[in-house]
Amino acid sequence: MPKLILMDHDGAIDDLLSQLLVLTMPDTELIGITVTPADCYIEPALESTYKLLQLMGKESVPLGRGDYYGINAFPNEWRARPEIINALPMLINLPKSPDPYTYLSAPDLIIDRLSSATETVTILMTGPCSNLVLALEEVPELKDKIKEIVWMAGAFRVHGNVQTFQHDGTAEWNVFWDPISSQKLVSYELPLTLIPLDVTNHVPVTRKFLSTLATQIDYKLSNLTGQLWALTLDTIPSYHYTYFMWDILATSYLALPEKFTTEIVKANVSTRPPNAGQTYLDDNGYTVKIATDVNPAHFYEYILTHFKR
Ligand code: AGV
Ligand code: CA
Repeated sequence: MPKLILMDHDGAIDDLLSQLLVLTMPDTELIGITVTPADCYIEPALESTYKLLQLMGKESVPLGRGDYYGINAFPNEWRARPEIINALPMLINLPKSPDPYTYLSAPDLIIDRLSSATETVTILMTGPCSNLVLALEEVPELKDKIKEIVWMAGAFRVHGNVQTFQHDGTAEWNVFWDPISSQKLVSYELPLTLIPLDVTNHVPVTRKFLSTLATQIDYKLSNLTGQLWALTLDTIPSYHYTYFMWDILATSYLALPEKFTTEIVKANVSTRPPNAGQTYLDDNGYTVKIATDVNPAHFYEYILTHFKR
């Protein structure tokens, strides 16, 4: 039996790269994708999502439209990127995607996919967790259908990546977008594995990686992913603008869990300024698994080999 995966992403470049990674993993069946309007605008992001499905001959995977908007919006320059993606040479001429307003809402799709699954499901989240929390609040017994949740989120023993007003910089963006839902998710004590900045900080998108990827562009996916990654290097490389392999690393955890160092901790999430969205260790908190380290060479090699197709 293939491993069943339900993915929720938020339309950023590494979210779409993660979708490609999941779509090409062996022994894995993607049973649905929901999109959160966080690091994207929803319509172009659903279009990119659908186009990548078409490219891989998987347009039968159902999509769900996130209609819930979190508490702390992402910067608009980041959200606008999927428009560029839809114009890339390998995507621009693909058949038009369906009207996004014909899709089920994201929580409804999550409910549908979990209820009809015959095995337990692994949920991969590469954006905020609001859609999942909305679904579980509506049908709490669906928690039993979840095998594991893998979520790119949080920052425990390192600085966060949120830099804005009324904030002390301790939070990671996916948690900060909706601190209330994040706190709820952690409090459920489901089998939850976080891939936080503590580990993603080890894997920036480097020119060396892109240069190696470029030597294999005769492979369709090396060509397309090379173009997508190139779009992430549009800013001056200071920490706050360095693009990391955030979501790709979380996604590769599905295939390479043994390459990660993990730790079971007690933790909680702040829901108020000045540290709203901070994930912090707390003896009186809730049990979660966090990844703390990975071998970067193994990871980059896995990605380079994987996209030779
Ligand atoms: O905090 C990391 C999350 C990941 O899910 N996102 C980007 C990844 O998709 C937010 C984010 C932090 N810094 C960013 C982000 C940046 N410089 N550009 C775009 N998004
Ligand atoms: Ca993301």
